[in-house]
Amino acid sequence: MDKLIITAALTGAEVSRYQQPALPITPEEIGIAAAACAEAGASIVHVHARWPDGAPTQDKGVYHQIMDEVRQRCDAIVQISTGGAVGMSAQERLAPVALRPEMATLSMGSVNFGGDVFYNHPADIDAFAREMQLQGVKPELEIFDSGMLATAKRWLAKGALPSPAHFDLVMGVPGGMAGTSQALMYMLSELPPDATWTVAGIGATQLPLTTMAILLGGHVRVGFEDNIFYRKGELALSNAQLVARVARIAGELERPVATPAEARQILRLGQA
Ligand code: KMH
Ligand code: ZN
Repeated sequence: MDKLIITAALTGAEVSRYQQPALPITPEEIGIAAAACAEAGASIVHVHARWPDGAPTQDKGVYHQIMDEVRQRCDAIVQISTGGAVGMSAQERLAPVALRPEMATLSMGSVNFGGDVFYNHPADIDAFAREMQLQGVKPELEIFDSGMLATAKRWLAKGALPSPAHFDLVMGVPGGMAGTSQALMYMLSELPPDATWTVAGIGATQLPLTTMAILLGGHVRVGFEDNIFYRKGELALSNAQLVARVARIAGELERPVATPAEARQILRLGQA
C-alpha cells in the first residue's frame, strides 16, 4: 500500500463559526490551521475562501492570500475548491483555478445537498476539466453518488480527464450516497484499477469510513468542512485534532502517513 495521504478540509462553505467556534475563516487563520494540520500529519489542505464576515466567496484575490499564507508556513499541497457554495455560478466557481494551485476539486455531477441542489451541468464539468488541464492543475474528482463515478469513467474514456484519476468519495451528504461500509465497498468495486482514492465521510460517518480507507489502501479526508465533532456531543477543538486522531489510528494500523513530497509522488502532481 502507498503511504496514507491525509487531506484536511479546513473551512468548507457551509459551516459557521456559530456552529464551530474554531473554524478558520480569514486567509491568515486558514494558513495557521493548515500548518497545524501539516504538523499533525496532513499532506493536502482543501480550502474554501470566505469574506471576513464568514460569507463564502470564490474571489481570486482571497484564494491568492490563502495560498500565500499556507505556503509561508508549510509545504502542504493546496487544493482549492471549485465547488464553492451552492448557488454560485460556474464562472464564479472556476475563477481561482487561474492561480494554478497544485490541485482543485472537480464535481462530477449534480446532487441534492441538504435542502439545496448542488448543480453541475455536464457542460460545466467539461469547462472545468479543460481549464484545469490548461492551467496544469490536478483535479480531484468529487463523487457524491454512484452515477457520478460512472460519469467520471465516461469522461476518462473520452480523454476529457487526465489518467490516472484521483477520486474523493464524499459519503453521507443528505441527498447523496450513504456513508456506509456497503456503499464504500460498492464504490471501490467500480473505480478504475489505476485510480487513487480518498474518502470524506460527513458527520458521524467520518471516523468509521476513514478507518476503513486506511485498511483498504485508500486515503482519507477529515476536517470541519465535513465534521465539526470529535465525538458525539463534543465539538472538535481544531482541524488539527481531527488530523492527529486519524494519523494516530493509521500508526496503530501500520499505515505510515505520507509527507507532502510523498503525496506529490503518489498523486503524480506536476506530471498531468
Ligand atoms: N460546498 C459544496 C456545495 C468542493 O469543494 O469541491 C461543494 C463542495 C465541493 O464543497
Ligand atoms: Zn469543499
